[in-house]
Amino acid sequence: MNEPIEALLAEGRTFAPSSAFAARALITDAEVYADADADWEGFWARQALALDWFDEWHTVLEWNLPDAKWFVGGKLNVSYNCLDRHVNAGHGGQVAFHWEGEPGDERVLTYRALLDEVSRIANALTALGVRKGDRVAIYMGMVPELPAAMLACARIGAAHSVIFGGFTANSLVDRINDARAVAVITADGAWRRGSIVHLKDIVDEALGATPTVRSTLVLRRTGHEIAMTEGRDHWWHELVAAQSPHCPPEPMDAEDLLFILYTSGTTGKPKGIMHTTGGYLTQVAFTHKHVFDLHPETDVYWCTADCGWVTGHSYIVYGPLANRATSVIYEGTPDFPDKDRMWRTVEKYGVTIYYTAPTAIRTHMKWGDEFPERCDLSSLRLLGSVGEPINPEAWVWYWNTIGRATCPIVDTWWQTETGAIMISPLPGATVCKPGSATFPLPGIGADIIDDDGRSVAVPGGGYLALTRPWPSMLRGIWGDPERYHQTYWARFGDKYFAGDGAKRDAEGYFWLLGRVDDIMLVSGHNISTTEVESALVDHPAVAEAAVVGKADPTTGQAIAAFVILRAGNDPSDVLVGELRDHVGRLIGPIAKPRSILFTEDLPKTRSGKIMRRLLQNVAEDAELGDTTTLADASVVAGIKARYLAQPNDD
Ligand code: 6R9
Repeated sequence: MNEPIEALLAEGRTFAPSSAFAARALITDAEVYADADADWEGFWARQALALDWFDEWHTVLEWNLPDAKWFVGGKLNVSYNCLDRHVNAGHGGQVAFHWEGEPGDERVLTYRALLDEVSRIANALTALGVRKGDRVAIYMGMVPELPAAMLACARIGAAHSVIFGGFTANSLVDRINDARAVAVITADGAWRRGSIVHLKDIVDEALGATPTVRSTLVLRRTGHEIAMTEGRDHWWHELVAAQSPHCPPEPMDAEDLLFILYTSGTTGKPKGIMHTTGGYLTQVAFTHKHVFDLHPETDVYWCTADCGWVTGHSYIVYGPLANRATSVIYEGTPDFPDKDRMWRTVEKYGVTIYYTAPTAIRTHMKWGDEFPERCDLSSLRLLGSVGEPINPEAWVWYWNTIGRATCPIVDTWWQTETGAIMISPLPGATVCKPGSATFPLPGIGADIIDDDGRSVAVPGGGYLALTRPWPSMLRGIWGDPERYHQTYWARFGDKYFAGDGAKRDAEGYFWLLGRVDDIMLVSGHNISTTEVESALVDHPAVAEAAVVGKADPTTGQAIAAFVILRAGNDPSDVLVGELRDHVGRLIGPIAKPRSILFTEDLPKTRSGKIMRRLLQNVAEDAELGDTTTLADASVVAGIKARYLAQPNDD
């Protein structure tokens, strides 16, 4: 059934939605773009009406650049929109979450059960003295109590700050103190690749340096022995279980703070990105419904992110629940107990919509086709990608091996700061090209501009900018309005600078080229790391690649490549030559990497983004600098040792 890879990767090859997909799709008519453009504020106001408001807004948008207020005067509660209204409409018995623990334990939470649990947690927080406007830190593994804790905060009007369960005590201290959090919700531990992550011990270490925290709420998950501090620490199974399952939702102003989420970035102090209530929920609900073409009666949706990242906030918790989705949540790693865990889980729950990251897709490519081929993936009807540019080779592998050439792929570009998806196909209406996120969604204004902020003619490349406010935009950086202005609005005055490079092809498709800090300058040519990496991964032996520009006295920068091979291929000098020629053929001789190092692993942040800065330091034999945001700090030391042991190729 599947076409050969070469045909799928052929220049100019496009992928239109199949007639079977389009026949059921929520949006099939591209007119929606023009309709939205004609009156984009009116368009968003119509989307906001899909939510339940206690009081309707009087003004759709107040825009005093860079400060936006959406749905001014409106009152609503996010947890009410995600839970009560579905239960009240008779859907209390529908499954909200199929949860799968890493050791193999399972739980099913219906909307009714989730509402009861959220209400109890909300009452427990109130009993601990948490009040509307307070901040609560959440530091847990991927258990259903994590989304429930987020919703409980939203129910009483406290803002949450979810801190990824892989961060250290130091990172916790910084984030808790910056937000002045009054309570921490955590667990004894979390399961990860068969071992326990000792969450509570890490919290104990952090709380010595966090004067604002008065209490903790501790879930028993792993069941090992932990220390509990009298008066400060409270067991979930005692305090939450004792509460009433009724808790009236607090009516919140549309612009009240819903959460703070810290983005690590590659340098500098983490930024506390602020999101508010009405605009955020409007856009996450709209995008979740239409980008994933959600049919709540029949779909089983699975976003494999962690709730510690914005993808988990918007597309595990708020978007899906606002739309009454039935979702899968999985606690652990994709290779436990074996490398088919994700596909077994798709088969087990009949997952229809699967949303993951390119780094995960490339990891599955590297492991080989035997793992997905063991499993029945025929329930899948739509695939999604987020987090990085997806190179065409990975796109085509996803299409063929996971989607069996029948599932549209939505490549969704957005950021912690944008809150919700901004550039993406609409799967029933958009003709896709592998590697392109296609077009800005209806209502969104995006452009590609040059150094002077002028729109770049099509086809052409430059900086990605957002040209209009959007409902789920960040409302600033917690405690640092000046940094907010400087980081996003100072460079081009009236446009939001996303920090990404992008180009548009002759048909106006957007191609994301990675962070602009990742553009290399080789002999006066701008070459994006994404393009060279994509050319390397296009070679059948390559699973994943990272390239950096290394300072070079003659060419300005020289390209250093780090390559992970697919199972069954061995490093050799012949292969190095082949890969260099391959890149030369696809992009041009100027883009041939000067050096290629084969490696087993790449330094990545915990959300899976390659830290090119560290590889650049390796290539330039410089100090490595801050490695605290790395998922596995030993990786970079290993690469450095091997890089320095290479024969000198200059
Ligand atoms: C949602 C998320 C944001 C940065 C963003 C860009 C990169 C995300 C992408 C993509 C190309 C996509 N990015 N999605 N690049 N195509 N579909 O990842 O948020 O962690 O804040 O990262 O990720 O560089 O600027 P966040």
